[in-house]
Amino acid sequence: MKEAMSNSSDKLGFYLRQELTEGLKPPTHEPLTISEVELVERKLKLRVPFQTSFGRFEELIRFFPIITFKTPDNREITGIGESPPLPYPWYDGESDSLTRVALSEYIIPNLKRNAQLPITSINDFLKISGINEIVRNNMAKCGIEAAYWDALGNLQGTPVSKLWGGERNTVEVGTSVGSLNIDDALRRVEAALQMGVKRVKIKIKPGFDVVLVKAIRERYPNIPLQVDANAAYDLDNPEHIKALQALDDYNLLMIEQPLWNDDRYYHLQLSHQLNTPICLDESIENVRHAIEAIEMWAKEGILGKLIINIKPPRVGGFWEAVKIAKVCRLVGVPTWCGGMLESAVGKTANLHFSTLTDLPGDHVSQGKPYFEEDVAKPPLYHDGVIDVPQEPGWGFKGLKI
Ligand code: OSB
Ligand code: MG
Repeated sequence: MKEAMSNSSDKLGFYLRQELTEGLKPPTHEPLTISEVELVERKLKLRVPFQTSFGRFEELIRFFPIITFKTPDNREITGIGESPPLPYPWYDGESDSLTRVALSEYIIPNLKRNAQLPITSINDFLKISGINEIVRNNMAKCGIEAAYWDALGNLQGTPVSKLWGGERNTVEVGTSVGSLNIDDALRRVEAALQMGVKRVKIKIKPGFDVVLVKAIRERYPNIPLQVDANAAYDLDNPEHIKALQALDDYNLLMIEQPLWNDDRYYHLQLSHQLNTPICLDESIENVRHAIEAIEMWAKEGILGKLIINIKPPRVGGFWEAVKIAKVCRLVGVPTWCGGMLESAVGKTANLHFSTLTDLPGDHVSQGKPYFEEDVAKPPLYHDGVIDVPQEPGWGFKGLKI
């Protein structure tokens, strides 16, 4: 590792790609075929509306692919996943109707057409689902792939986190406060702290950044606090840059995705002007993007100011997320698992993935469950941590779909 770091950063990228091909083998298993694929769709109502710099959400459609596999001795094993798009293509270009089309018109028909082909690892599954050929549509892909991991855990009697080498049985809890109103944000922060969360993230936008952070810091000088701009700032607007620099005075853990959703290069430029680390969210869609960012930040000697938010649905699945966690771990770039306002199914799956990350993720809503009626029991937390289920598969409780 040290050797790779002291070489030029082009070699760093080569080294990381090599570690992925040589050092990360997916679990292999007896050959499975597909006997059934079902797609369940539910509209869920948020208990409290979620407000970001790009929009406000009250209701979300969540898609649940359910896949039944057959073993050579004719046992049937079922798994479930979740695709959690936002209603409009504002965050990643996906929306609930686009996700529905990707699932029901492309990916699921591929699975049905290739149902008899033997699957002995995630690589076979990704091939027969056609996911490798479909560009983007990452929320759709993730839900399908998640059903495979749940089924594999069920088949082997293993929690999914252990299939990936996750060693922890608990993860530290963070919350994302989606409010652009000072009093409301303060109330939500208070509710979250009363529930013992280990870090708070708040949404900001130009004109609603320093005032909000100042108000929170005056009341809570020491809580672990970070901000998320969802691409609302413009590098060429001096007022925007001044505001981001002013945030350096508030001891923030990181500033998440201040600039354009598809940008890494200008975030690097901005990073030179800020002391607070930059966290990339929207602009990391796959492991190649993560390696590129690592190379760029390393080349300029500021790798210590890079953090990556890994959302399995944003990167098109859990296996891609595992790869990103691995390359970040190799170079010491901190990671955490972001959320997409998933139901209890997706939130539980994220807990398994979080065992491979470093910092508290977006695991819970403020004080109460996210949805008025969820499709399963939301993960429970105590003393700032959530227990990762140790039952086979995702191991969530009380599925009602
Ligand atoms: O940018 O992290 C984000 C929710 C929807 C879309 C984008 C984001 C978010 C969140 C909420 O911040 C995360 C959660 O609590 O699930
Ligand atoms: Mg974000």
